Amino acid sequence: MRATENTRSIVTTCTRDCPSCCGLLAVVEEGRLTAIKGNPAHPLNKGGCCGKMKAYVRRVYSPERVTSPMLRMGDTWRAIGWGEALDLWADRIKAFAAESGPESILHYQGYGERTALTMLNERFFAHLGGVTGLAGSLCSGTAYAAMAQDFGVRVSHDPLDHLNSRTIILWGRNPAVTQFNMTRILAEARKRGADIWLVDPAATESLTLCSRHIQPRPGADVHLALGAARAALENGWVDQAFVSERATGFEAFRRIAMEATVEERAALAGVSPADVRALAGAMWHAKPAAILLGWGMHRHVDAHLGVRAVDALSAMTGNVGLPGGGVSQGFEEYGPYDQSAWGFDLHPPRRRLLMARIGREILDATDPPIRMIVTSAANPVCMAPDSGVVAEAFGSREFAVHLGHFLDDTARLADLFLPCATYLEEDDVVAAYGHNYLGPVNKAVEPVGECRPQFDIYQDLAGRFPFAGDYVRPRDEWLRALCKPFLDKGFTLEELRRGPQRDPDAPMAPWAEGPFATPDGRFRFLDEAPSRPVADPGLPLWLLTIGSAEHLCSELTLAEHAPLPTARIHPETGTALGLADGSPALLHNAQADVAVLVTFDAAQRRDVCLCARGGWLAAGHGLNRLAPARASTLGSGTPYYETRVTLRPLPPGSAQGQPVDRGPSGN
Ligand SMILES: Nc1nc2c(c(=O)[nH]1)N[C@H]1C(S)=C(S)[C@@H](COP(=O)(O)OP(=O)(O)OC[C@H]3O[C@@H](n4cnc5c(=O)[nH]c(N)nc54)[C@H](O)[C@@H]3O)O[C@H]1N2
Ligand SMILES: Nc1nc2c(c(=O)[nH]1)N[C@H]1C(S)=C(S)[C@@H](COP(=O)(O)OP(=O)(O)OC[C@H]3O[C@@H](n4cnc5c(=O)[nH]c(N)nc54)[C@H](O)[C@@H]3O)O[C@H]1N2
Ligand SMILES: [Mo]
Repeated sequence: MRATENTRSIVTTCTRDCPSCCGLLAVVEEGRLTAIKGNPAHPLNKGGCCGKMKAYVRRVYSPERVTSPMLRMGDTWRAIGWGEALDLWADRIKAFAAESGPESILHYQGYGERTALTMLNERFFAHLGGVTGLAGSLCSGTAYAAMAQDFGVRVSHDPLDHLNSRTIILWGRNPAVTQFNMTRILAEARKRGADIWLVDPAATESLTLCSRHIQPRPGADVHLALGAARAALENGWVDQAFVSERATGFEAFRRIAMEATVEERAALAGVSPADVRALAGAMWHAKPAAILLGWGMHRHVDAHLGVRAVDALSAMTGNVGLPGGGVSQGFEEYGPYDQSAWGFDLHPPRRRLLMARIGREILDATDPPIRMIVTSAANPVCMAPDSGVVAEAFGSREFAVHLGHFLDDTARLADLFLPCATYLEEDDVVAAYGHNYLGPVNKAVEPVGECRPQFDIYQDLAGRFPFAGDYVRPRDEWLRALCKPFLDKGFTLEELRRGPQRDPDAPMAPWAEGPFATPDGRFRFLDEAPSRPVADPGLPLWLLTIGSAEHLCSELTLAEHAPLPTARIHPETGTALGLADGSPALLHNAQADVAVLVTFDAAQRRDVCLCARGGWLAAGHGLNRLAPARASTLGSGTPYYETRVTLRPLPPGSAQGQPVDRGPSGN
């Protein structure tokens, strides 16, 4: 379309739950968003962006978007004004806090928007005296805790440092789907001669970026890494200087690695001994070797052992501290800000409920019981494990408030729906969990309908409370206060508005010199031997519910759902279970039954069933009905990928689009 005086391009940044956190240009014509493109000035995504981003224009203007506050009236909703909505909410907060104490309120802030200003949501509740909060993580946690044991703190290599690598190993990570900017970097690294490997039980889209695939049994990374360590030990591929001068515990690690042969480890990991030896060879002969840990492998109960064994393999082969080497995972998305803004020092420590078991934790909470839940940028009824119990918990409170965009599974159980602006309709700044840039969030268009930024909603709500004097301040004043640690490095807020800025203190390659952040300043080798896999519960398949290229977590609309979720399995597995390619089937375990459409894929392991995460219960998907609610051993992560299932044939036509077991949320 021809650019006119009324066509503008606004520099902004994606705030969605994705490590790429791309710099964007929002194209606005006659006051309406018409396109979203990558910002060519962003050094990582360099003018490109993912397909989901281009489609986001549709999401902003979707007819399914909720565009006015709504109050539940029995089985229906009534549109109400903001004044009435906030008065009602404030009254209920005051009543519950007075009657049962502030801990009778659960504040459940999700991962959908993690900007600077969203920190103030927590501060609002801090002013009430501190409410019930969350502990652990649905997303990561395990790798963070494991890497803290080895390095003292998790610090990743700058993504552009991977251009120095000769080998790059994508370990439980699927950037072709989950991180647009990494695909650009990997393509460039490959052009410069790097060899890229995938270590993943699933055959994913990222294979197109790679020259080699090691396909271990889910949860068995520790055996693969220990097998490679053993092969390295047998060949003398050990960086003696690092091991003796910068590390502690190598002897104990060596003994653990020597407990089983390469062949035994390969069998435990479900791979060939040749794969194990090749991995060791690459780590030594094709240095620097960068390991890029994803979020996938740590959704297992003992994932910390896998992560620590990978750290140890990298360290013993002399890759830690090397430009182009190291083990990288996430970045601190709240790192650039003044974290005292959360207001945790305004109140005594308060109860926290474990996210991995959130349904049961809410139902079992007493003294006081949870009477109100406030969810924002989250869809736990769909995304937390054991949906049946989560739905029961969220649907049975006295008052549930939801700040969001669409009538998803969690919103459907709310009493009050507060429609929020998208990041294209508000001003803010955002840091990434996949790189070192802070990016501007500049309003491109006015919010649709009566939607409002969360910042404005909480500012107005706080005006109804005695602490308004601290809380109610102009947006830029808050942004300057929140970003002070970053601005003190030599930036102005105006500069931040103009484009992405890299944290000048973030290392390109961490641990190149100096002490580690551990108590003795030395890298710590894995000191815990893994147990042998326990007998499985009789169900033949691991259910891996991974990121879909089509959508981000549960950011779908009802109309966008396929009638049934697709379940990808090896043809021999399908035949043995009496299934045909393209046939409907029931995914079954002791917890639930979910109807799916079977697709045969000979590239998958025989013991894996691959599905996309995020489909709603309301659309009959809701695969988290099958996931057990338990926490990982270390780091309070959520081991979704320990879910075991089988598949049972269904007569054709019997399950088209029909939720099989909708549980208490089926309204
Ligand atoms: N398009 C799209 N992009 C996304 C998301 C999305 O849903 N859609 N989600 C966003 C979010 S919330 C996150 S946290 C990131 C996640 O980003 P990634 O970690 O890259 O992606 P995941 O799909 O979560 O999992 C990565 C891989 O881990 C593998 N895996 C599972 N178990 C194991 C194991 O035991 N060992 C090994 N080695 N691998 C294993 C899975 O098969 C999967 O391919 O992506 C973000 N980006
Ligand atoms: N089976 C299975 N389940 C999983 C996973 C898995 O691998 N398998 N992965 C887990 C992972 S990695 C994660 S991170 C969690 C995610 O769990 P959640 O964070 O609970 O779920 P999301 O689907 O990301 O929901 C984010 C919501 O935020 C909304 N949102 C986006 N921007 C804004 C905004 O600006 N303001 C407001 N108010 N709302 C906004 C979106 O529309 C969306 O509804 O799910 C976990 N669940
Ligand atoms: Mo995540």
